[in-house]
Amino acid sequence: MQIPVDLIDLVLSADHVVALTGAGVSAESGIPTFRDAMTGLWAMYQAEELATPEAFRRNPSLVWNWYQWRKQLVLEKSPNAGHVAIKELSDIVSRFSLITQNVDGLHQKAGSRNVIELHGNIRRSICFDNRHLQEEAEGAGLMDVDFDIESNHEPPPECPQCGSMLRPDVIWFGEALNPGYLNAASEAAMTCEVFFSIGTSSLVHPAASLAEFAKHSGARIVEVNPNPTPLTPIVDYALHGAGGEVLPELVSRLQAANGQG
Ligand code: BV8
Repeated sequence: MQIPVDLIDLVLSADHVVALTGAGVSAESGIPTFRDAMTGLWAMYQAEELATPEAFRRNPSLVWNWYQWRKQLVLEKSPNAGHVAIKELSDIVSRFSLITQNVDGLHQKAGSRNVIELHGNIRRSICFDNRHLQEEAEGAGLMDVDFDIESNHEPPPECPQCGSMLRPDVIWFGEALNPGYLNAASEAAMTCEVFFSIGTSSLVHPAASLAEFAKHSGARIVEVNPNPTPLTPIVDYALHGAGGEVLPELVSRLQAANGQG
């Protein structure tokens, strides 16, 4: 992948760099993206149909077990070269803000700090009625390998504080984002010189509008994605490739230009 020289200069001279990541960053860790055909047990469902409060009210066992299945997958996966490169990028630039739509916690496992998790984190559970955060040991809730949704109609556990059903601590479609996180993400987008949009289809709002905020505030937009997205027509640099390949190349070029590495 050829990284434009002027992009290297732009990143190194920026006071504030922002990265917004989506499910594509975790694809190389073996976690299916939202757009991928749902695999295995879930081929018959659309993610958007299950990731809603209505779906949970209608069939709490199905939705709870879908998330327990996804959580097990996430707990078994590790960060890939793209996550590591994003952490290294944060060590090179003056100020760095990482905003993610992902709920897998892999940026934190790669060493990134102060991650703005716009859509929550599947590793945490809360209760449906009062959002009481549940304390869980790492790896709690792991099911045995031959988990079978067809026979597993276990209802969600109940909150020890109020008795309401547990749910994953994620933002479902139709639910408002945490205003603190959304404000922090918007402020970052409007005060940066370079905005990276990495591994996202730029379809889910309000996250998808952050790149436009950045553009209107004068930032240069860099998209890292093997495929075009609705954002592609307005980006300044379209790096067509996998995050796990493009980002390490970008970081090594930055380190060389910065006399590091
Ligand atoms: C809200 C947590 C209001 C759950 C998720 C404005 C316009 C249009 C629609 C709306 C709008 N405003 C609101 C909506 C409705 C809705 C929405 O956006 N719908 C979409 C489908 C049109 N938004 C909402 O409902 C949001 N809520 O606005 O509330 C409100 C206000 C007040 C009071 C009440 C309500 C909430 C949205 C959050 C939903 N939750 N996740 C869970 O995970 O189960 S979103 C979910 O999709 C994931 O977080 C995921 O990250 C996210 C977005 O998908 P991507 O990350 O982009 O992943 P995707 O699979 O789509 O694409 C992967 C990309 O990676 C591809 O481009 C691919 O080419 C690329 N790729 C593949 N491999 C690689 C790669 N890239 C790099 N390297 C690779 N190797």
